[in-house]
Amino acid sequence: MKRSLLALMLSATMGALLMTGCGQTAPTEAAPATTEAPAATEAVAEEPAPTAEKPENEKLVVGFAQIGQESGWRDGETNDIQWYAAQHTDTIDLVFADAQQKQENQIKAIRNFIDMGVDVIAFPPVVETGWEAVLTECQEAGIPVILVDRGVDESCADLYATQISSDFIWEGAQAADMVGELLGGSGKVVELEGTVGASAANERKQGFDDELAAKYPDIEIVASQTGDFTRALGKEVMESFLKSYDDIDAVFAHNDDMALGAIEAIKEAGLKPGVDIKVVGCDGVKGAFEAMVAGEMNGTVECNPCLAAQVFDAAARLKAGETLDKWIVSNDGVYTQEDAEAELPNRTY
Ligand code: GYE
Repeated sequence: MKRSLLALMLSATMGALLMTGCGQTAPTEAAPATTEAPAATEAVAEEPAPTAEKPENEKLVVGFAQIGQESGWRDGETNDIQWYAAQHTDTIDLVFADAQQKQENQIKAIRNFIDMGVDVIAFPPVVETGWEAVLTECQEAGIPVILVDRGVDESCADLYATQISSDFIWEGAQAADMVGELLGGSGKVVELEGTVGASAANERKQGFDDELAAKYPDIEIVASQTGDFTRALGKEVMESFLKSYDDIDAVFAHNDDMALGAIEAIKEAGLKPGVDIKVVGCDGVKGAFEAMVAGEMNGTVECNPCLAAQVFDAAARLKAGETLDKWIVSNDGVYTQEDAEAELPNRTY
């Protein structure tokens, strides 16, 4: 039982050989295909949470408890983490779990990693709150934790080693400046928020709302509601906004997937996205660049998901006992329709 679980979890690394990471090309030699289901789901779905043994080697063993598959951005990050580990199997063992959007599954996966005695645990906290107990368990077990791409609330500040992520407040403010310019300083805006309680949603909202209020007093946010970072919900919420308000000038979506959903809703309502209603998103996924080239989206604030090299480097340093900066901030760009065509071929996620 124990061994089969471990085998199943490690098989995720094998599967990753078939995909590519950010900016990298696929290995030329085809890797042996695996027919096993991804570790993730099965590893966290079992009840009670099973334990497994730490592989007996000197490799860097990292447990990664992924949130799920809500967006193109998230898939890009997963591919990058798995691809990188697959390229470094001589030095890295990745134990990957997919929590299917549930905090309780992330917590279960983290407890499994503690039982296995992994060297380092990395995860993007789906929401900011509710991590004290499990992070304290990590600390008591002497396993350093890397927060990847999202943060936790202040009460847990001493319970993790470092956070590798973008500056969401900056991203929100950049989006506000784009909307402000697109609208010439006045108009009505709707906002599609990310997952309720996620730092990426809370802080993008804070950055966007504060910047608009400070610099564009004649722009009004008439409605703001969660679309859970998914394209389907982004579309659904935009449909209801369009029914409630007939004078929307722009939509800011906390990620590009929701922006792409909103574009569909705007078209179905007989309006021209990018023209009648300006559309600004966050992430910088390929689909957003295609929409910008098509004139249906006006801008996106990049959020880099290509964090694998930094995550594994940080993990190696932590294993070696080093202390790292508490926040390792990504360098992100801002893109508009003007840059879209030239930049599209460079997008890797
Ligand atoms: O923007 C969104 C994803 O946490 C930064 O999560 C990440 C966000 C990203 O689902 O698309």
